[in-house]
Amino acid sequence: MDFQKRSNQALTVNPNTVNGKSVDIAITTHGSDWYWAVCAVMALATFTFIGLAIMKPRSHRIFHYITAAVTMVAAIAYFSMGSNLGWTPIDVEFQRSASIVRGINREIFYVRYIDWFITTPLLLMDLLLTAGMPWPTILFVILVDEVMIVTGLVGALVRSSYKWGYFTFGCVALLYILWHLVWESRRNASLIGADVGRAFLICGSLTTILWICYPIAWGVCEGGNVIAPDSEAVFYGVLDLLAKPVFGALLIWGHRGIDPSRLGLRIHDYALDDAVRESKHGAAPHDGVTNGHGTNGAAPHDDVTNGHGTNGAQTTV
Ligand code: RET
Repeated sequence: MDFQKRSNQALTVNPNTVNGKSVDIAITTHGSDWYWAVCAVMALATFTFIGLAIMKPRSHRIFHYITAAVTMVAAIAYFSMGSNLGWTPIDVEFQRSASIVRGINREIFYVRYIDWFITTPLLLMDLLLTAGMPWPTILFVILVDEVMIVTGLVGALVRSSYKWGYFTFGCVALLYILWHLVWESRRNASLIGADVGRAFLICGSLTTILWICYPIAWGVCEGGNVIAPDSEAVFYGVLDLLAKPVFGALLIWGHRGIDPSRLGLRIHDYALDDAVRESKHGAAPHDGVTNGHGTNGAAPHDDVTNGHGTNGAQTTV
């Protein structure tokens, strides 16, 4: 087979012109190759997380599914960027003389923000559900997170210095989220138990360190036009690999001995419900003590509740 045909053709098929406007500062084939490599890792991680999920009972898969959804969306975003798609040319605020960042406009990958808009709330759900936070708190932290991502996107699309206004809003939102992670949620997680506290501490600390790096990347890429789009690909790519597949693997590992019911998650699987199965087969001898699936064995329960739910020691959502 012709070697030339097998090389990366993305920039030839999808060139640096959109809607009749071309871009000066854009990725090269190296950047595209890197995006493809990250896409492959995200896809592999997705299949791995789904594979690990199906080895668990359905009522114990929530963190596998959330994490697999994160890497699945990321794989598609990286497919777009590897294909040199999902971007628009934006005039730079700072015109630089270095050849790799010289020009009037820069390739801004808006698809990155679509990815983050979907995946960062899922990552926060992973963490805040682990910490057993009440659902109104989770909802509000996610809302603040959406503000952070949207202000980052709008700032990246603005050509004037006003982009830094949006950036500032985003940073304030990030501070609120991080305060939650390092203080409120961490404290809640350790109240549930040492194992939950440890799982949260590892994943929450990793998230805190990584998330602080994103605005730095934004500052030198979309904001300040300091580093080239290929370097931008590596900067965001390494962060995303750590924040999604590595984070996900640690989180799923941390949850290996934790029953979701201990986190206040009431997850019921009717297929495993003794009362349902027995009534389907005619006889219904039901002693009121069974149906304890989903519990850690310590939950007080009566004849009607099926026992999944609390162990008396944690908050419920
Ligand atoms: C922006 C710019 C505006 C200010 C701030 C930002 C932070 C972004 C973060 C993104 C996290 C993304 C993750 C992706 C997962 O793969 C939007 C860059 C503060 C924290 C974790």
